[in-house]
Amino acid sequence: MMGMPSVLVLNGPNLNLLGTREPAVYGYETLDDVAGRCREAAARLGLALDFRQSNAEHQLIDWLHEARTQVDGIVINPAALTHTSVALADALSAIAKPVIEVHISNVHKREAFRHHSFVSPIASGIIVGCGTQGYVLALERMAVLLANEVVS
Ligand code: CA2
Repeated sequence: MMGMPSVLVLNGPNLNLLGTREPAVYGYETLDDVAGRCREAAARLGLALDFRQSNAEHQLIDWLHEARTQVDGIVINPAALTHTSVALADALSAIAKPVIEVHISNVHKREAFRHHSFVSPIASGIIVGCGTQGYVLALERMAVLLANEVVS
């Protein structure tokens, strides 16, 4: 694609509650704060950013279908759908663009049901347990992948 590479940052169910509960696990930042951090990072890295959240699996899937032709890379925190959704994983598999999976918490230190991800086998990279900084790290990695035209 011409111009600045574009990245879609997608957030799954309940991440709109960030900063309102469970600060010991997820920190004090709101999702708006995270969007702001991502906007700053994207500007610094020369990426065009689209930051979205939905509580609806079908909405996330529809956005991923649009992303097949509209964006160059995807950063996704699928939230609980990470551990449950074959449909979301199938939608991600249909995109021939780099995907980076982000989790704010260290899912491997938590309940066993959070240890499995349907998304990880599809991801170019995974950032786990780095707090909301994980989104910035993912964008930094995405900038490198897109500069080198790495697909997966
Ligand atoms: O650590 C992550 O980023 C998770 O993707 C967050 C999900 C969880 O289901 C995954 O296992 C790990 C939960 C997102 C909901 O976040 C909330 C934040 C504050 C208050 C309530 C929920």
